[in-house]
Amino acid sequence: MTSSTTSAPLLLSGNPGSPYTRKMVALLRYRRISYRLVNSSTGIPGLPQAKPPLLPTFYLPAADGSLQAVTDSTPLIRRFESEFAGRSVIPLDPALAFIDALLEDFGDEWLTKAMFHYRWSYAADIAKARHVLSAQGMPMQDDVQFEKIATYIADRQIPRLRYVGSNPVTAPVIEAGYLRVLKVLEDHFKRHPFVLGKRPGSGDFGLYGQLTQLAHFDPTPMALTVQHAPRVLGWVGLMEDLSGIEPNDADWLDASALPEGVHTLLCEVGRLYVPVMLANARALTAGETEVHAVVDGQPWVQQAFPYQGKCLSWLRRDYQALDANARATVDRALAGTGCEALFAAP
Ligand SMILES: N[C@@H](CCC(=O)N[C@@H](CS)C(=O)NCC(=O)O)C(=O)O
Repeated sequence: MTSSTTSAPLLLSGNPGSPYTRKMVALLRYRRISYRLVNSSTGIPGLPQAKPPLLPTFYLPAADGSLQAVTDSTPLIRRFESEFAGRSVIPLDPALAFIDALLEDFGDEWLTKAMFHYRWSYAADIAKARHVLSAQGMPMQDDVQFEKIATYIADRQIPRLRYVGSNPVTAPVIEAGYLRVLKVLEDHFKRHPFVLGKRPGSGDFGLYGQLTQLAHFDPTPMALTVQHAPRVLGWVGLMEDLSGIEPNDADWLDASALPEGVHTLLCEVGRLYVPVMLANARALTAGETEVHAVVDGQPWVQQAFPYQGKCLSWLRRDYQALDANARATVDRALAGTGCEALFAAP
């Protein structure tokens, strides 16, 4: 551990309605990293603003002792791996670690489409979210103020559906995909407590973050989860606080003998996430603002998303960094899933 991080709890701001906040709080609990979470709406006066301002924002000590606003859960998880010892969420085997990172990005970048889509497309979900997020953003409001904030939140979020690619063309693909992912996980959890074995990896936290909302908050996807995937619902509850488990090195699955559930999940990654990530990267390279793809045999259209271009470049960099053995193991695990297209030579 570094001396700067042992002295005080990690400071972060976030909100329970933010899936990435939930991802990171659960990670900190599992890793037994002490933290101090402040409500993002209240904030702490005098702290720097992240650019862009995202939830969660961590305020981490720089070399000169000042606090820096840092966002983005994926690199933060890696940073905390080097700053805090033990209870790692990154598998020891680089091949398994790579698959874990891919699954984390699928949670962060695909499942979030389902989360945003259900929350801000259906009347019952909008009605719940606008009020509960208003209450969580600012406690102790009178009725007038409460409605005002609820309206502000919905008016701000609903137009943002276009950023994640939820629209009448893509809605059936997103919804069918959510159901299939639920069913794959439900079946996998019959035999394994976590996605990659008996201990959670960063991929579990990525999936969990989105599922805190899909399975445990928004009424439409929650009803689907109750009906089709009660084990997934139970798993989300357990993931929230894994401070009590004592993981060991033998708890990870063997990357060269992955069970059917991981293969089937990777097939969903290949079917849903891969075509969108590839089409997005192509659109960005061509300077186009709209992404067109075919996903699961159906048309897909959304705004180009530069951040997801960055996510793909990180995964490609990690793939290139694998040694020949690890890469061969990864290639065997991805063969036939559709994910291999992400790393094929252009
Ligand atoms: N890639 C970021 C995504 C964070 C993110 O998009 N957070 C959402 C809330 S869950 C956000 O702050 N959106 C902008 C806003 O609400 O103003 C991460 O992994 O932390």
